Amino acid sequence: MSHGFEPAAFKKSRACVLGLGKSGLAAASLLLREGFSVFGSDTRPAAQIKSGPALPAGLKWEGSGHGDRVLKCGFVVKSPGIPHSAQVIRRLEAAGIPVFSEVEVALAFCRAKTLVAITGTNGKTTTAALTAAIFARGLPGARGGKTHLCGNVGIPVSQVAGRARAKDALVMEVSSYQLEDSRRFAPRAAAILNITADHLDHHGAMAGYIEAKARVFREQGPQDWCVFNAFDPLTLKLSRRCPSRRLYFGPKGLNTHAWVDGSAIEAKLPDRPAASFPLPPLPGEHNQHNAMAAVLLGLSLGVRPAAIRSALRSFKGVEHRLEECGTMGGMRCINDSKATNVDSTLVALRSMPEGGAGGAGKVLLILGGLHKGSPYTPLKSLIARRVKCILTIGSAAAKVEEDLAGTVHIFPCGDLAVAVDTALKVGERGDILLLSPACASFDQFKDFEDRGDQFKELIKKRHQPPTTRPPWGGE
Ligand code: UMA
Repeated sequence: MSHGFEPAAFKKSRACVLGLGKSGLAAASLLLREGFSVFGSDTRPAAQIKSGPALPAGLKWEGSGHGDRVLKCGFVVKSPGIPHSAQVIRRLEAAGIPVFSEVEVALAFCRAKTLVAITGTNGKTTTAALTAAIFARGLPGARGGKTHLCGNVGIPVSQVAGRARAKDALVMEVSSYQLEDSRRFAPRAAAILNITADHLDHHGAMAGYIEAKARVFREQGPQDWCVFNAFDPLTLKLSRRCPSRRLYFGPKGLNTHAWVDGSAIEAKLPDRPAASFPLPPLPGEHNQHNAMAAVLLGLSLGVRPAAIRSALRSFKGVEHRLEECGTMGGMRCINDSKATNVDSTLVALRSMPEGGAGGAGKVLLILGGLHKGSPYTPLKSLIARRVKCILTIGSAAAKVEEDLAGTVHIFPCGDLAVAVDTALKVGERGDILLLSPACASFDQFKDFEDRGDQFKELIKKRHQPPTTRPPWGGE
């Protein structure tokens, strides 16, 4: 029988934080503040760690690999990116040292009573941001309560958990990585947006990935809520195992609790009046799904419909997710760096226009980065309809080129700067340059935010404002 993290049970023991990235550093700071002695361990060379973000005072640590000192700790906090199959985890398990997720450890110190968790293969960041906007406008029964957006969105739960008050709400984006070692994770309301193949390199197989996702509801009680996507067969099937109150968004009339009717979302929870909501000003059907999930999460915990409507109307989307980032050579440029898997790129392509006559008005698609194990062939039919050419970057380029050969012209570019310059040469006024790489970023960038920021910077440098005078200076 596995147990969740209980600080009191480990008070006298030394904590080991595995991985000194964003979550590891935040977890180390939290544990040090709570009076634990903490040892950090990372595979990066010490010099690289020192040149990164400041390490918390009082932290003892090692770089260049996980040595025997990790075995001298009472418990371990694992950074989400470290796979369960890593040798260090096997050694810890063999030594009988408990390993906890960063999220579970953080929540053990959190007083906030309202925990909302959003997971799924795609759309979690947008849905979490929208849900947080909804709760920020109308956290029920909590005068002066604050809403904290955190988790996989890039703000570790450890960073906010310690300072959240009982009347606050935590709206968390949780990844399968964060869930896989969370034993007692029990949000008051959760959502699973969709499940398609992703992170198979990390979880080993689809079954492991689905099991990790199921942990978002596994420990919930009968008074809690979980929202599911009835359009998605895998999510629907998984929902049958859910012990809490189930809510579905999907097609109208199939016992769903939210559906789209024309330009509105209609919602009806059991024993509550029906209510109508505007769709948020975001492109694509996937964003309608994200909005329905956020509406149901808000309604389930009693946010007033008027507050939900106001949040939907003013929601602007999130950075790096189908983000309009200016023009270059008459082309619209879109930063979708958050698309780190094939499915996410499919969603992006579906929201693009079909393309005008003569090939103009089509998408120039930047693909590639670090390969994550899934084939790129599912992109073929949308590429044939909406894409003018592909520009490949990163270490996955050869695989992308092999899988998509015979669709449209492929320009092997190597890196982002060459891809943007190539687009400037071959693109036409009215085309769309879309960075939606379907790959992780770690081969050439710090993370997907860094990749998106660099893309935006390249566009900014190459952007020429429309000339108001002829180039020869006349009137
Ligand atoms: N490391 C080791 N040993 C190993 C492997 C890695 O020490 O065997 C070290 C690395 O050298 C590095 C650190 O671990 O220093 C990185 O840890 P991490 O990969 O867990 O990354 P963090 O910086 O802690 O960021 C994590 C999430 N990253 C991953 O899950 C890969 C971030 O999600 C999240 O925003 C952040 O915590 C705060 O919660 C990013 C992500 O790509 C956005 N998530 C995946 C996705 O969305 O698809 C799941």
